[in-house]
Amino acid sequence: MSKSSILVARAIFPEVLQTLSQVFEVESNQADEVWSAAELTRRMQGKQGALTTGSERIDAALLQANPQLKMVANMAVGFNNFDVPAMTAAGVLASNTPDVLTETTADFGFALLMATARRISESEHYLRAGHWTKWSYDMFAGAEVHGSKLGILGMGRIGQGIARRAAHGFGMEVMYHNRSRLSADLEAECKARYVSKEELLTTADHVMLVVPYSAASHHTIGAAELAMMQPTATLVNIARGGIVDDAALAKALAAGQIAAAGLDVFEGEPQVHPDLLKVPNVVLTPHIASATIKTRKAMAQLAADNLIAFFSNGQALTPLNSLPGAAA
Ligand code: 8YV
Repeated sequence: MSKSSILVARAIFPEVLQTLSQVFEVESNQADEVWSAAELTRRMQGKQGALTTGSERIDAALLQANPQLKMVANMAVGFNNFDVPAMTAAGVLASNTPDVLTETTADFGFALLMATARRISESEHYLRAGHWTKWSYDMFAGAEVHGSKLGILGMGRIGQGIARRAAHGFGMEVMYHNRSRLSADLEAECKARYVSKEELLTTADHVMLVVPYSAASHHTIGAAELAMMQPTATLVNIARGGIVDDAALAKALAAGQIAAAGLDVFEGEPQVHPDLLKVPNVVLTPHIASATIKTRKAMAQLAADNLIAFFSNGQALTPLNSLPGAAA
């Protein structure tokens, strides 16, 4: 039987590419070129499958131009780059990479919270710039983390991982808001109390965003929500760009409406709102919450395994949609 053809749209670990090459005819992008939508659509020609990252958009136009496409495996847990209803309508299976990045991403959320509350980036820039000539009692005094109130918006697997770290490791009082409430057992395990979004925003010392992006969650945090937060509060976004109105956040930070923010994701990334670059009280990282070699390998491997499973038996390991009578 002839091999199916797949496109690996971004550079990935050579050993994962090697595994895929044993099963498929592979066109890869190991040079990691940034392709336009038109170029991605063109490269998809003749491919039955594809491995993408969060940067490649699979939408109705690409699907229409590629009726031969059967499956796309995203190397990310978030899948707002996929138009899943359009994929289902076109008979294209979609998969993502849940679980393998949960703890690593929760670690990073906590690291960003610590860096933000304790002003680590801001003070390092000060030191590197040669401004440190003497110690003073209130120099870079930040916000307490241990024993403080953490509000988590979005209580999926990563949110729960952050709650466990906060409650068990740092004795924090954890509140959360989510579309659906956790079971009593999970709430007890995470030591997390379900509250309204309003209570969370008005009372938390630190707000952590872990909600998936969709049209409904666009600008979950905008000017109105920032105005509800305490002037001493911090905000951390490890979810997706677009969950926060970055322009409104830059204004709130400059005005001292909230104390500080930590951002790993941005509207229109890799572009960053220029006003965010001007304010000192924000820690900025380039979408690296899942970036450890072990986790990124596990993500790439799971995306590859999804393709292999689908093309060998018609079933992906971690599918996002189901197709009537699907078989490769
Ligand atoms: C990815 C992420 O690294 O999994 C996700 O949803 O945001 C990150 O872990 C990024 O999306 C690249 O695919």
